Amino acid sequence: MSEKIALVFPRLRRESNVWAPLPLMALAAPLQEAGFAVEIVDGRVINPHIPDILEAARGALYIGLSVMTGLQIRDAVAISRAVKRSCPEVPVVWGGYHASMLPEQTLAESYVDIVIRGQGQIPATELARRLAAGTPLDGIPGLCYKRDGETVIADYPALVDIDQFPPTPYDVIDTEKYMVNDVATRTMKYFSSQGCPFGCGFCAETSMYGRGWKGFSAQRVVDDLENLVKNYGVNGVDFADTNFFVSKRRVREICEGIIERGLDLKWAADVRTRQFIDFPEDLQQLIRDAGCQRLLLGAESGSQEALEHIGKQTTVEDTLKAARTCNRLGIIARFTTMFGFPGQPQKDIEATLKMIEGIKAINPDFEVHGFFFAPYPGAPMYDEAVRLGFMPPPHTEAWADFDLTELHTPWVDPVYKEKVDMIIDFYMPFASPGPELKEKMSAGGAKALAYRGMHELASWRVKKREFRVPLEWRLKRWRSR
Ligand code: B12
Ligand code: SF4
Repeated sequence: MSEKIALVFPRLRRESNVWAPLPLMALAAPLQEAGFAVEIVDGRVINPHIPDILEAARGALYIGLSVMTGLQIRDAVAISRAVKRSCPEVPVVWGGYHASMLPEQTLAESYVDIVIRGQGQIPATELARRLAAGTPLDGIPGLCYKRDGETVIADYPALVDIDQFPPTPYDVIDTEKYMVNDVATRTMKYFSSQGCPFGCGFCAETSMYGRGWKGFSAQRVVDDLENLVKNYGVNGVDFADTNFFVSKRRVREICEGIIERGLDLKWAADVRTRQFIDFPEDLQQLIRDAGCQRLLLGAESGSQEALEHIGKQTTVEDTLKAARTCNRLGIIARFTTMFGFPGQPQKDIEATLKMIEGIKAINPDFEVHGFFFAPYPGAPMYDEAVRLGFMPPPHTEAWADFDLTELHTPWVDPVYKEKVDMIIDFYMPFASPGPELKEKMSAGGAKALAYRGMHELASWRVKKREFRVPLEWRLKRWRSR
């Protein structure tokens, strides 16, 4: 029997609409090719999950956990401790963004033996080979570990061409558990590239992949999509790439391939505003014709000063132009914004509100989501945040409470946060309702009447910038508590 590797995706916050554990599937491809058996246990889709994880760990060469900064850490710690108690002989390996950024702090914990930084396919496979052969672990790219009481920290491995790996195996998971009703009724997550050549100040991508970018060939992407459609009944794909659109030629070939093969597929992806508006019109149209339903665009801020500060290399006008382009093409645009960058956060609220009004005037169905700047380890602005008084959590588990919906930066006070939550997440969506709210408003009955009343009130408040005595907001908060 071939030797086994157990790979685990720890739980997140909500376990509805669970996306396929792509990081682990990416690792499974070269591991299987090298002759190892791979068992993936996804803590999000089984309950209780620890017994299954321990069962998978027993007899494994190692157990690998994929860990993002934030709540996932809480479960990752619980799993790792349980493995250490039940199978102390099995090395516990952490990979993914969190451990990659903070290998020393992660390895200081007794429940983690090894950290693999950055792109994991090659080091994870080499680690399996060495453990199987019983040879020393030194020199594996990106592999950090404990040796004779010392911690050995390796640099990030160079980002390698991902076309060299076998196709991402979808048969290592129960795909039915990961069909999400999103852009289509059976939407599956899929990645076609890794890395991003940009270096936005709040984003850890720069450290992880050193501003490199590697993508599958267009031919391979279309083959993969065809496999998902024909063999798994997929009718929607959400691209997990941080930057799907880096190569114009590849995008064109993928879109042409989808059309030529007659794949009945709707899809969504992330794009930079400037990138998209700079595409020639025929390419923009081709993207739409090939099934693109929705684009996620990082607008980040309506303040040009803030955009400069975070090194976004775009303008507010780019955002509005991207909204107009999506509207012309019939693509739903979903924008993300961030508040509380160092500088003048108070002024940024008004500027971003104005930008959102501009977006909503183009198409009220376009969504705008608001987050708060959180200095993620590895992000270019992390050091600036520390200089300005941000106190990084002192140990691994403390990072579990770190995310984009809460305040972590001392230069922003809770009153500011409340104001943003109130305006951007409550009044603004009521003032410019999206399709879901519109449906609620047009249904009969007392509830619909209340929604319509809220819409009128919110429209007035936003137009007049009159947010004093926000009784409706307080009522909503009281009810949600
Ligand atoms: C899909 C996704 C999600 C999904 C969950 C993931 C899933 N598969 O179900 C959802 C929507 C739930 C999610 C949530 C969040 N996400 Co998210 N997400 C992504 C996204 C878009 C794709 C992940 C993916 O599948 N990539 C494809 C795979 C192949 O690449 P990979 O994940 O990098 O994996 C490689 C390496 O990391 C490494 N590796 C990974 N795991 C392991 C494990 C082992 C053992 C080893 C050896 C190696 C290894 O090897 C892999 C192959 O090369 C990424 C961006 C991106 N493109 O990666 C952001 C990203 C991972 N998310 C991010 C963030 C910030 C969040 C949120 C905090 C956002 C929020 N609004 O709150 C939450 C956090 C949730 C939490 N911690 O509780 C950041 C991570 C930053 C960080 N320091 O952790 C990213 C990088 C986006 C970004 N550029 O800022 N996310
Ligand atoms: S925010 Fe997006 S464009 Fe900017 S560096 Fe991160 S992945 Fe790249």
